Amino acid sequence: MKHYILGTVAALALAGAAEAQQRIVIGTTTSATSHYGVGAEAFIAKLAELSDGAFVGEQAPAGQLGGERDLIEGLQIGSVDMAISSSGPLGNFVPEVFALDLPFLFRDYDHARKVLDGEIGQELLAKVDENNLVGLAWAENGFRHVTNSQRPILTPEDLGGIKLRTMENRVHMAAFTGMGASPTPMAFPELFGALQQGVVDGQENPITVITASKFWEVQKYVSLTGHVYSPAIILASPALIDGLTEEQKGWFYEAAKVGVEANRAEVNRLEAEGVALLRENGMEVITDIDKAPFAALAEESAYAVYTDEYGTEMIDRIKAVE
Ligand code: EAX
Repeated sequence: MKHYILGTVAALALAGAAEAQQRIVIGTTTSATSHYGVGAEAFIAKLAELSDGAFVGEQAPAGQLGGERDLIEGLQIGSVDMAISSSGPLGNFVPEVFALDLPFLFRDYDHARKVLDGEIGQELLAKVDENNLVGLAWAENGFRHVTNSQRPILTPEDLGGIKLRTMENRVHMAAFTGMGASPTPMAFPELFGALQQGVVDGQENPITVITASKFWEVQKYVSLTGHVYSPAIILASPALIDGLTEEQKGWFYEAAKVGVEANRAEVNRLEAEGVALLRENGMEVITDIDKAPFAALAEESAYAVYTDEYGTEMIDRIKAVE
């Protein structure tokens, strides 16, 4: 009898706690231990701390909820709570962010982080928020490099005839058409299989993603072209955020900042250690690349995709950030 009562009391207490708790699922396309996974875990821990356990987060990594376009659509309709996504498909929803996808625009990581943490980053987050999404913070994917199964890429001519998977992003596709490759847009969760089966010869991604996805199993060559900086963004569903009190909203923004710090620290680590890891796993890494001819072709073909609509003002402002 005593046991029964105690059991009931415990069960009621648990039920009460469960009721007060809100579960938040964060979708990503990369592995749970990737640079996004590390960011997501830091976010989850900080949110739990700030809310005294009222919000319990968990990851849905590795494309469990679909590709990044699916995640964004899910956020808009409220079937996905949160996501950490590259900017890849975001321009299809918020065309102003194509400004960040222009090839050879950011000089280095410091430049990109300064732009995203400053006025321009805030302005673009506000544009995101105008499109039935909530942009909590800019995070990071990294500078992208070309990998392929055919040959070392040293010049744009070497890209000739390479069937290259790109993100579903018009700016990137135009850049690769200009540089001489045959761009094939594809969602990330299909990519490993497509490389394995030879549906495409190559792809381009930062060292973070190449290592997290073990692309060495299906790609021989990586050329450190650094042709474009790939921002990421911590997104939430308006359905989630609109249901929160102001105090709770503040916790989400604060936790997102902590997530970004952890995510960038992991990008830094992989930038420092990743090339050795790629080599250890049998990839031929081409480090010494003259970027000028790639930049000339990419800029000529890709910038118009953005400037035809929005002009050059934002580009000039980004370049001017020191
Ligand atoms: O955001 O699609 C891509 O190549 C992205 O870089 C990847 O999903 C991580």
